[in-house]
Amino acid sequence: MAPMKLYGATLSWNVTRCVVALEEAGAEYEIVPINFGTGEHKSPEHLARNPFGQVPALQDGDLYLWESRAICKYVSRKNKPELLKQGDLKELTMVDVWMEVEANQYTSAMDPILFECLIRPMLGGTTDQKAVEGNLEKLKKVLEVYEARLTKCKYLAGDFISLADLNHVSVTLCLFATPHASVLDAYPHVKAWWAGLMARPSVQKVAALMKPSA
Ligand code: GS8
Repeated sequence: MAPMKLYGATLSWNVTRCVVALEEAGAEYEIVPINFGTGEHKSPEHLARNPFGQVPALQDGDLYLWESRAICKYVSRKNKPELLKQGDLKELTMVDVWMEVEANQYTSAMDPILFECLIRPMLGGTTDQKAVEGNLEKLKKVLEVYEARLTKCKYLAGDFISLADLNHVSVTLCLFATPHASVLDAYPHVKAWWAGLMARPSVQKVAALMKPSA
């Protein structure tokens, strides 16, 4: 079967979230860059892949998917279902809980920080420091909950790695490209969890991909 195609630039943490899942699942895939500069994401070809005109989009045969977390789940279900713990109601529900936490707590605080520090200057604008400070405070409150959780178990959903952990990777890698990575220093269990994730070959590969020189 032809490799899956992931559409979007690896500058986007929504795209690299999917790359982590593809790598971790050992899936065959290729990345097809989409040029925002020329408005390719709003072209009829791309709207057929993602009707919202956004990246990422995934093509697997005649199946087209969008929404990064749905793509990550699809890839895991297809190639490495143990990342979702589908066989155990309690475990799979904890995976669901922490996937929601990633999207609605962690990344919702992280998104404006990354946008202001990494994307706004690329667009010729100036970082809104007030927005960054406000969201760093939000993030610290979220990290307190993570610290307490990771004091009790090795990974977020339990003592097993899951997609819930892996979905955090792309934004956390981006945090290290901002001046604010030291926000993690006050949370030793979070730092140990992150070090464990960083040691994974899938994460190393994505980290290398995200370096502009790669
Ligand atoms: C968000 C996709 C998104 O915002 C997901 O896939 O998780 N909830 C979706 N994509 C941005 C790129 S930044 O990562 C995008 O395509 N923006 C262009 C636009 O909205 O026109």
